[in-house]
Amino acid sequence: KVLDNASKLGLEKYPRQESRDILYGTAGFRTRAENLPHILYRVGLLAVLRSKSKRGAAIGLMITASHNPEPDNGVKLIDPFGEMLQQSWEKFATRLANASDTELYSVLLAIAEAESIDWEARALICVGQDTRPSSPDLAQAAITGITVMGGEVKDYGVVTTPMLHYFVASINTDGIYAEATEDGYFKKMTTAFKKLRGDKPSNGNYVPSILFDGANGVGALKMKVCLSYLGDSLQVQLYNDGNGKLNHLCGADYVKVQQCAPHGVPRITNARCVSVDGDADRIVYYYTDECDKLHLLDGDRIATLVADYLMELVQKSNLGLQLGLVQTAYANGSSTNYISKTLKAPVACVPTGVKHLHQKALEYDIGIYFEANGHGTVIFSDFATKRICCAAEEPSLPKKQLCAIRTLAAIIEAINQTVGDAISDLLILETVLHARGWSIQDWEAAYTDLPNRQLKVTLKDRRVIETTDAERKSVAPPGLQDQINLFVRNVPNGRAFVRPSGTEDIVRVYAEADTQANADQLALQVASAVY
Ligand code: NG1
Ligand code: ZN
Repeated sequence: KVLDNASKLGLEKYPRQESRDILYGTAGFRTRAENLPHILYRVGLLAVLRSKSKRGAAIGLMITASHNPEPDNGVKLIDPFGEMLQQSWEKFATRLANASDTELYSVLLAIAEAESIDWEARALICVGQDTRPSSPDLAQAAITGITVMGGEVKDYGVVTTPMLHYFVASINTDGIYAEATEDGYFKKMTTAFKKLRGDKPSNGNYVPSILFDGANGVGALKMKVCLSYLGDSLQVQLYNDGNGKLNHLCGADYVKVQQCAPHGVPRITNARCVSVDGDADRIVYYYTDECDKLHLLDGDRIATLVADYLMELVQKSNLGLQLGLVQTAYANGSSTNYISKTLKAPVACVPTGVKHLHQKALEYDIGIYFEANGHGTVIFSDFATKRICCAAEEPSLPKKQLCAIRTLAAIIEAINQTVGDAISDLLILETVLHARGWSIQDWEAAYTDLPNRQLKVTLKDRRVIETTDAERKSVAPPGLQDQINLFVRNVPNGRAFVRPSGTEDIVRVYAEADTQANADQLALQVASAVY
């Protein structure tokens, strides 16, 4: 009966508009906003089934297209512990989204049967949206879908993606997360941050002041809220705070991919600046030098800075914890080298997409994962969390050891372990720089990045490109990898790969080499081999 109502209402209010099929990819469904209303309605239906299949655990439904242009939008589901939707359900999502209006009923029924859905179970869906003009109507479509299926809605309105992940995890678990409200979230993070900072905001070359590029999105809004909790502990000048166009010539993706400073932020020589993306799950640091040259400190830099600091704490705390890092093929070769040769820490490479990084990071007591684009976090296993939190209550331990353990305990409170979180990451990074007494230039001095270039290539069907070895080698079309090998061999420190994007209808090319000119040329050569 419920399914019947749901399919009738769908036909009536949210009939399928697009004839082209859409895929639930690494970031859920993402396309032009005008093609999405029926998708949102259907994802609302699916969310209820997912929640019921998890015996009523809260499920998240986030409406965003992250760093993509303002006319785009998207939706993804969040599983009970704040993680990305389980892979087997991605297939259900794709099937449901692409069903014709008349097939809707039978596809819903098939999913419900395959998962032995208990219709008596309750369903709770937490809904969040970014600041795109199309988001409110899409949220309404999702809420209509949830409601017609008998699900309960908790509408969080405009939130960052990582906030919604946090709220979902917090509702479903007891323990490390704060109350599932904006106040709970900010209070917990900033209290830990202030504890870590102590009463002296300055230290050595570190000055407690940053310029913040909010990409004209929700990150700017929420940073403003965060500031009211931070008090004097950190000065943040907000730019691109919502008056301009979302992600246009600004934000973390623009700075990383275009390798230039965002518009709308004053050029203050050597000042520490950050850029977040449109839904505030990514962050990169940068500064411009005396010659107006941009120095980018991306996700790889963030991972190495945090790893260096945490490794020292792990050693001093003497709890026998294992720390490891996870990267993707986009990690700069210099960073991988630095991790294995200088830090001597284990480092794994996995395919693009946070779910892969997160899963791998779960294998360590303390797993640090960052994509080069600035999306990442630190996760502590249950074992590590228990050891740290118990030991932090042992006043008889030597002072230095106890201090390291308590610092780790505060980091657990300050970090959003569910997913990359620009604001939480910012607080952790500012903590590390403060503890080290470092300027952004001191941070940069750890190693020198290899010059690199990213390009997009449009193909009729991007799926003709198939890869292996964590996307670092192509296996189809035949001959492509041999050609890439030839080009790579011709440049010192050359490395290049190509892979189909999981979020856009394009193929991405990446190249790095000893000089920018060589990296640019290598990228062009590889791009031409793809056509
Ligand atoms: P695709 O489009 O699959 O390259 C992009 C990012 C990913 C990840 C997802 C989700 C790059 C090269 N790729 O994926 O790292 O963040 O978007 O937003 O930055
Ligand atoms: Zn994002």
